[in-house]
Amino acid sequence: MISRRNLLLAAAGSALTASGCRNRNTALTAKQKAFPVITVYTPEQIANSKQITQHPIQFHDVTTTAGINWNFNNGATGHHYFIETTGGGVALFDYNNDGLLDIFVVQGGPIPGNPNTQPFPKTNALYRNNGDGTYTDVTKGSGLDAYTGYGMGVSVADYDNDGWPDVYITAYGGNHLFKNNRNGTFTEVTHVAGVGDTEGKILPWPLSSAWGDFDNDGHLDLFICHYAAWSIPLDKPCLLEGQLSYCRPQVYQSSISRLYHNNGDGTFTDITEKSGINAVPGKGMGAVWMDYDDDGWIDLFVTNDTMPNTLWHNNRNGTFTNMAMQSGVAVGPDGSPMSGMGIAPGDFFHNGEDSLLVVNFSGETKSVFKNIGHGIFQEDSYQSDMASSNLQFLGFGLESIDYDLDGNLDVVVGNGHVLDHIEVLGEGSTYAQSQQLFHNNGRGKFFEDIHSLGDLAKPRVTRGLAVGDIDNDGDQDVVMVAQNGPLQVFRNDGGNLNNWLTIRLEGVQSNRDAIGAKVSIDTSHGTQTARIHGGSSYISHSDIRITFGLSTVTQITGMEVRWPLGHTQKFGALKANQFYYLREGDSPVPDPRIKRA
Ligand SMILES: [Ca+2]
Ligand SMILES: [Ca+2]
Ligand SMILES: [Ca+2]
Ligand SMILES: [Ca+2]
Repeated sequence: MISRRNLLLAAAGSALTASGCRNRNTALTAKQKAFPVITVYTPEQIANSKQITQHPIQFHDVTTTAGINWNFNNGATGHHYFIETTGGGVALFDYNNDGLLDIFVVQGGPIPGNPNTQPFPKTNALYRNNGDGTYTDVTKGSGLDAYTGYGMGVSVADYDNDGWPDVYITAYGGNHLFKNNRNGTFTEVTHVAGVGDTEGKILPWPLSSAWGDFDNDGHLDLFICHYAAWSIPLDKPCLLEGQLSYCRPQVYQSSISRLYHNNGDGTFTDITEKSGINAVPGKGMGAVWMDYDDDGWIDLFVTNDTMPNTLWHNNRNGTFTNMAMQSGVAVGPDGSPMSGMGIAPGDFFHNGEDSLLVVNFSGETKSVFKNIGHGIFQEDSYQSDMASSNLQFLGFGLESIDYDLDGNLDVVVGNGHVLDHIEVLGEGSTYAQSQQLFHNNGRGKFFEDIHSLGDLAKPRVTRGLAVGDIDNDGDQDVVMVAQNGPLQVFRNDGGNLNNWLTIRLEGVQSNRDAIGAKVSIDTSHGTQTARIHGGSSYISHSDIRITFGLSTVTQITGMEVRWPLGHTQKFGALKANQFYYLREGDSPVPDPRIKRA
């Protein structure tokens, strides 16, 4: 059941009625005047904002100088098919193992079955990082230039443990797995692997996909969020102020997400039913594998649009139990289901546990689920001050990023409304919106940092968002994809005025990506803990290297690594401002892939 409050919020946000007879009212109420809706920051607001980071930071749009020119097209032809609203995934990963993060983006294109479709030549794109601030479009001939349907999202994992990252694309009607050939090209292996994801009774509308080794056999398994039951014949017309618009998600039926077990021989088995994952239908949007109860068995958190989130506790026997309600991550602060999308996991509260931040619909607070240990979370959005920020932004992409490297994990949010003419409501909300940074003060509070946004303040309709250090200067940068808009690269300038440490883990007995590993470092400022997660953000893949912000610290006195299969290693001193590489069973060494001037 959707609560009355949520319906009202949904109505306020989408204002969709079957009759479409809601009167246009552009006169602002007293309340709106007192609390004006802001979804785009003006230059004046930015100029008047305070610097809250220790050093000045700006995110600069370097897309053009990088030589990147690619737009996501959702295939809209004016009908407002519901499926048009969700695509635009991006991956930051090093496909050629040269130490430089490359970019892969998934194209939408014509909607299958739409009779009004126009020819559409653009494909997915793979951009190789040249290491000098520029990228080369290497899509053609890479194998990733194959037509992969009406694309939604992407995840990256070394599913065959050969040391080369492979690519999984989610698309309406069926997904695609591409194996890395270790020579700059990929071969589609979807059919052999058995991960086309077409087994369900309805045509699948998959969104985020996530990789994690749930049975600790050293091979990464695959979870895929399924959204709503939709097809062109099932599409329903909805109106906003008398104009055709997108419906609320409640208009469509929920669906069953899917789980595939990696058999370790290049094939997978669909265990959706056997694992119990089919017990709770949802409208899955975001997913992350993380061991929330720290028992050494990785669990799965899933956000659902307008429905309670699910938290699949790993029963250690191949089955899962949804513990979202008992654990405190199912709903918002007043007990209502939210419209969960992107997910940022991490130790935001310095208690050694993985907490969760989630972005929801406009009018809903961003969720802060503080992990207080023993598998219990506390809904902390008010306590952490996150709820006091402007609620009218609509977030999709979300990622953990210590953008000022002060040792406190922050988040970046990719915003953009669903309704492409929300402006007709005259309430101040806009389709294209500014992005947001939330700065963690290290004492449990998040403050919106408008000052550091730079080009992130410019309005866009963001969907996919990924984080990683594209220029290997120590600070993490951001890439985003917009609806019917560009792939953009935002370079973090000033973040590395603080010290940092980045470490790349490689599993041997454990899965080679080391998803599920836990790393703790000791410095004069205390202990910091980070884990490698499978998934996060929304339909996107961020770099899986771990970066620790060190503020003014120059020396790490010790490091402990718990590998996914449970074995723990302890190490002595490490230097700040270095890229380390650690192979399971060995000692950390400077990352041989990183060439720095
Ligand atoms: Ca590379
Ligand atoms: Ca667990
Ligand atoms: Ca920080
Ligand atoms: Ca950087």
